[in-house]
Amino acid sequence: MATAIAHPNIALIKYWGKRDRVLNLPSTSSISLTLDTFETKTSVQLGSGQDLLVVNGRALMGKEAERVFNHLDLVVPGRQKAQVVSESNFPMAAGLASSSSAFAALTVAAIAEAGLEKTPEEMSILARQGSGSACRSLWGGWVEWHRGMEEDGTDSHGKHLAPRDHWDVRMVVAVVAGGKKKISSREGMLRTMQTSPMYAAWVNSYERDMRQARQAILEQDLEALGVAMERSTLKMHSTMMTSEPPIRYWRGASVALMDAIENLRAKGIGAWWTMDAGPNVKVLCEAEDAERVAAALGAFVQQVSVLAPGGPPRLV
Ligand code: 2P0
Repeated sequence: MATAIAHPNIALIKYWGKRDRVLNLPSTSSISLTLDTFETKTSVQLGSGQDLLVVNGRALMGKEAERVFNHLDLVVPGRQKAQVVSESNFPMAAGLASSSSAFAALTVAAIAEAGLEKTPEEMSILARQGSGSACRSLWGGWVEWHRGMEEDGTDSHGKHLAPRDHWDVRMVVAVVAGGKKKISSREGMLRTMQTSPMYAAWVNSYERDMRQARQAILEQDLEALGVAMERSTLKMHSTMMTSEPPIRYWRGASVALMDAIENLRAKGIGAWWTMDAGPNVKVLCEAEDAERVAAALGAFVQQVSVLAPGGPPRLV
């Protein structure tokens, strides 16, 4: 049996929409920060009597199991039946990037259990096919996922931009709701691609966001990064909200949190927000400001976590 721990990553420049749904190739490039503390721990044991998936203590069947075992078929061709046991210490399917750590941990554990030798880039390409965002969780710290140009996806994988100790920032996560979202990212992306008149503008405008974010990370310019991150977030949610039928993950509390962050900025505290496919708000700031940011968010929600940059997956 092999066990791997992987951390989720939060996109600063977002991935939303695919140029190939089978290979999970994105229409746009993205940049993320891998987080510490939040983690998924997954064990894979090959050679069991039948495929069995246990997530957070519950045996899962149906679509979720199918997706996991299809992924194992891809990572370990011709594999034996497998037992997969996975636990995450943060809410799943709530826009907290749980599929990124889940498919990264599954990929790394399966490769180890099968005794295969793979580079991080090769593992990233495999993880991508399980869940797009997982290809960025193969590294700690700051990671870029280039959309790639090849039809077979061999150039669409994560790439290390800067190590976790490059810059002492924090991601302050305010949980508005931890339950399972109504519309999965996968379904939401598809609907957006098919129906939003804003989708073409999203695809045509990401390169500037990438350039600005990449440079801001390398120069540790929080304002430039924050501005690019909020712009990417707003554009992505604009494509969702203008889909038919519309997809709106925002709740009243989400907007109240954005207001609170803008109020902090007016007082001279550098803090910028982002949201993913869920109502939760994540705020990027310098480590020294994190407690003040957390206190401001704590006035609106019960659960606030302060997370530092995290490391790459590891075998345990
Ligand atoms: C991201 N999200 O860049 C974006 C921002 C959500 C909003 O990646 O279909 O679970 O498995 O490739 O990776 C969530 O989508 O979707 C996501 P699939 P995934 O983090």
